[in-house]
Parts: sequence; structure tokens; C-alpha cells
Amino acid sequence: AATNGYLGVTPPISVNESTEREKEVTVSLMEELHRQGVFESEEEARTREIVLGRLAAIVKKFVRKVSLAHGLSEAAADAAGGKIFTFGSYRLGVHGPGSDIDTLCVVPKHVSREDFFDVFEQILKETDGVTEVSGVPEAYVPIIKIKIQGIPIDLLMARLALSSIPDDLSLQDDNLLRNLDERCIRSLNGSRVVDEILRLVPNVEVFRDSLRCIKLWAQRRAIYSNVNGFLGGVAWAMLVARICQLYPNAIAGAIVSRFFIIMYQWTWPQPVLLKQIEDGPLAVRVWNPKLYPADRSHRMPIITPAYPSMCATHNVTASTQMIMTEEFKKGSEIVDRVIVGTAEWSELFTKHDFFHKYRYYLQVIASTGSPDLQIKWSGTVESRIRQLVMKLEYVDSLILAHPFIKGFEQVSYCLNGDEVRAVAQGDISEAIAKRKKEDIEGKEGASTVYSTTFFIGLAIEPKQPGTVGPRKLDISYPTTEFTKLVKMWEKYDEATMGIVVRHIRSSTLPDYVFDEGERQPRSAQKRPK
Ligand code: 3AT
Ligand code: MN
Ligand code: MN
Repeated sequence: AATNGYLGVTPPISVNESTEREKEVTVSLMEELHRQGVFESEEEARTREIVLGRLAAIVKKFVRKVSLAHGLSEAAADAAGGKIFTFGSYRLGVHGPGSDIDTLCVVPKHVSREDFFDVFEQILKETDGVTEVSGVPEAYVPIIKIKIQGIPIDLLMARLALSSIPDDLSLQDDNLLRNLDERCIRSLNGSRVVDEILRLVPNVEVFRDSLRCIKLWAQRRAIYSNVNGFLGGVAWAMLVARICQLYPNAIAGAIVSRFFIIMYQWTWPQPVLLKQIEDGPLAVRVWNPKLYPADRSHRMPIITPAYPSMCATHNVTASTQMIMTEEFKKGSEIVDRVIVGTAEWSELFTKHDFFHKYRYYLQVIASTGSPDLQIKWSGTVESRIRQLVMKLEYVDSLILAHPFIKGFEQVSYCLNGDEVRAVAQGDISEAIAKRKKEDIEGKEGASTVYSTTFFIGLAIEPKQPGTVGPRKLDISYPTTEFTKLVKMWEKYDEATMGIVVRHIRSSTLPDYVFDEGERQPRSAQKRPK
């Protein structure tokens, strides 16, 4: 791939080997990562390999079965093949204990998507050691979720325009995408992107160790989440890969230290590219800000390297960009101190202070009366939160609106309609919080409420000197618009789904957002800024 003698869209910044000090801090970084528990045990690693071997055999069995049903001979049915490819954190080599294995099943052209959700799902259900089989054929990327020997596995499928899938098939050739169904193209994408990232880094081991560090840091700092306008796993991987390209001979400690300073100083919206964007055989859009206004609006574009190249960070807003930039800066300061020996790596992995940082928060409460419906409804609400954030960004005197990366789920056992309404408003009294399922069983008028609460921190401009009274903050327009927007969901039903937005002071944040002992006693609480 390295036609110029280097990987990437520019020559490296430095081809120097790392210094003695950088080697020392790399050793201590790896020790800290082990202490933090990001690595799985050797036993779990072995189980994963066994599980993948079994899965590969099940896919072949499935292809064979469908082939025979199509009237193919025994020999032709055997030759039809079938192959699995992994992607996600497992393929990148940065998965933790308990991570899933993201797997793509590639099948020949006579095996259909319907076969995948009928025949294959049935085979899985009948296989020993396979549990919790659940297919979602109608998803944007159709998926079957299973567990094999306790390991969670996400299964996607792609049907290629080939009569057989040999064991040595590679997905690199763009022409494989010709004449495929869009769902197959989407399913192939994850694998093709990860393969390409791994091809484009100078040293895979260094890349993995560095990425493990950055992933842990981003999770602890609560900036690891694509839906909420931060970065997801693939985007973080591409950023680290780019730094690896710029310092091809550096080791992990050195890569991590360059990562923070380069990302802090990056001149966005200049895109992060691992290679030049290429055109290909499909009539699909490839990321191009010169051509498409929507692509021009991306604030921190990080572009996937496999055709058709896309922006992995289109969800980033002005607020989340500011928050991440601030974190890059803090990270670079800590790493500088680690290098000179006045800080430990553990400091880099300090938990975020989201619930201590702001004086006012918005609470978005999605509620229903059933666990299945709640998953769909809260997912819909969550996916729209960045729209609320963007509307808030237009409000005068609001500096930024900081969405927290996850919702908090609550199950409340209510005795009557008043309690149900209170919970839907986010008022879970101590009496309700303490109540158990058996306390309401058989009681007339009682019901269970499932609620998910999302938080948005509001940073408000300080009062101008000389003005009187508190700063007026009018957020009624963004919140009303947001409520209207989520209610436009095609499956929205007024009678069974609740959505409430309200603002609260930090002192009334519910206890469940804090870890044990994290909340300061009320009296000792200093005035947050
Ligand atoms: P974990 O170690 O599993 O937590 P990961 O990076 O593997 O980290 P996921 O398994 O959630 O994370 O996702 C792996 C890839 O699957 C990332 C993305 O390309 C794809 N993906 C994840 N969620 C979705 C989704 N809802 N729809 C489509 N693709 C998805
Ligand atoms: Mn995964
Ligand atoms: Mn997954």
C-alpha cells in the first residue's frame, strides 16, 4: 500500500525511534491498562477462538442446507462454502472482557436474507451451547444476536454475487459491491473499514495498545458515544491510526502523547483521512464537502478508508466539539506530566465530573408501561437528543449544551395514576423508589412504569457586570420543538409513551446519577460554577 514509502495522505512528522523515557512510560502504561482490567483472561481468549471455529462451521452447514434445498448436488453444496469475518473491537484487537464479537456471515448468491432469518436462525436455535437467539430482520442493518458458550455475538449477513464463497475470500475488492442489495453493502462496510484501518497502520501492535489507552480514556471522560454527538469506536480507531501513520516508528507511550497534542491543535474542519478518498463502482455518494453541503457542515470529519468513504462523525455538534477539544487539552497536560514524571497514567483515566460541572441540567424523561416498548421508545428519544442540543446551541447566553453519554433506566411500581404521572415527570419519590414489585401485585389501579432519563448540562454565560437580576434563559422554544420532533416518530402513541423535558438545578439531581459516596453532603456542597 505504501507507494511513497509511507502510509497516509502526508509524509510522517517523524520517523525517529522512541526515546528511553518513552519506552519507560510505555511499560508503565501497559501495567496501568492491565490494572484497569481492559484485557480479557487467556481462558476467555481461548473460548472466543473455539466459539468462532464453531460459528464458522455452523455458517457452512447453513449454506450447504440451503444449497441442497435449491437442488444443488452434494459436491456443489459443499463447494458453496460460506465464510465469517469479524469486525468491531474484537477484529481490531482492543476488546475487553465481556465484549461481543461482531461477525459478518458471507454467503453465495443463492442464499437469501430470508434464509438467514429462517433457516440459519433455526439452525442456531437447535445448536448446543447457542442461547438468547434474537433476530431483528427489519433493522437498518439487519442483525441476529446470539450467545455461544456465554460469549455475545452480533451476526450480520452479506450475500455476494458469487456462486461459491471460498475460504480464502478477501473483501478488499470494491467490485464485490457491484449489484448488491443496500443492506448487504451496509453489512459489509464494518468489516471492510476495519480491515482497511489495520492495513493502513505501520505497526498493528503499537496501534492496538495506543487505541486501548485512548478508548479507556474516552469512556472515563464520557466522550465515547456516537449517538450523542461524541465519537464511537471506529472514529477513535481512525484518529489513533492517523497518529500512528505520522510517527511510524514510535511506541504506544509516544503515540498517546502525540495523540492529545495533535488532536487538540487539529485545524477542523480539515478532515482526518487515512488515505485519499477513492471513487468506486457504485452509484452511491462518497464523502465530498466540495460537492455536498451536508458534508460541509461536518465539524470534525473523520473519514472511513473503505469505499464508499463516509464521515464517521456527522453527529458532532458545536457543543460536543468544544467538550472534546477541552478533553484533548486536559489529556495533553496530563501526558506531558507523565513524561516528565510528575503524574501517573491513572490520572488520565479519572472519571468525568459531568454531574458536578454545571449549575443547571435538562432532564429528558422517556417512559412507557412495558420493557420491550421502552427499549424502542427510549432509543428513539436518545437518537433525537442531538437535535435538542443543536437547538439549544442557538439560545442566547447558552455557551454550550452538554449531553451525557447514557440514559439512566428506572423501573417504578406505582399504586395509582398520580404516581404514574409523577414518575413520567421525573419525580420518583422515596416511597416509590423503595417499592418492590410484590408491593403492587394484585392492587387495583397499580402499574409499572419504565423510564429512561437523559441529562444535558447547561453552561450559561456569566451575568454581564452592571445588569440587575438573574440572567434570563429561555429554552421553551428548543424544548417544545424537540418534544414535537420525537412525537413525529411513526410508532409514537400518545396513550402509551411519555416524553417530558424539564430543567433542574444541580442540587436536585437524583441520587442514581452518582456513585456510592460521590455526592457531597448537601451542606458541604460548594456552589458549582
Ligand atoms: P465493544 O467492545 O463491543 O463494546 P465495539 O467497537 O465492537 O466495542 P459494537 O460491538 O457496539 O462496538 O459495534 C461494532 C460495530 O458495529 C461498530 C459499527 O460499525 C457497528 N454497529 C454498532 N451498532 C450499530 C447499529 N446500531 N447499527 C449499525 N451498525 C452498528
Ligand atoms: Mn463489539
Ligand atoms: Mn456489537
